Amino acid sequence: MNKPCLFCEIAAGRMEADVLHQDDHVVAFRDIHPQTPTHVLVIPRKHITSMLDIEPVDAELLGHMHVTARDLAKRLGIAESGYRSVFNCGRDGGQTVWHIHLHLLGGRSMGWPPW
Ligand code: IU
Repeated sequence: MNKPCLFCEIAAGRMEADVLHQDDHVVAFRDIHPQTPTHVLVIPRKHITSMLDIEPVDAELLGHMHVTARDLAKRLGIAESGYRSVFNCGRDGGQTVWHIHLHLLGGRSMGWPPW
């Protein structure tokens, strides 16, 4: 039997996570290995394996993920100083979990480019 998708399990409430927001379309929870003082993942309830697989029909959902990240940035107090939101895609992009997720990172100054 195939292993269930971890982020689908979190979205369904079958796996524990520090959930900060959920609605009909997305769930946001704290990353278990935070890279910045604030590090939240925004995921769609819909299983999409990678950003390579998004379709035109997903445009509104992806917009909603960004609006959710912006609202959380305000709520968590990182909006004014600035934050980063990023999708990692594929091996060279650093993707390790195969259910798309928007990283919301903030709480300290970040460098550019990423290594
Ligand atoms: P990536 O862009 O696919 O590398 O990001 C995956 C993230 O998911 C990474 O930051 C992990 O720390 C995070 N994560 C999590 O929050 N909870 C989990 O159970 C697992 C990974 I596995």
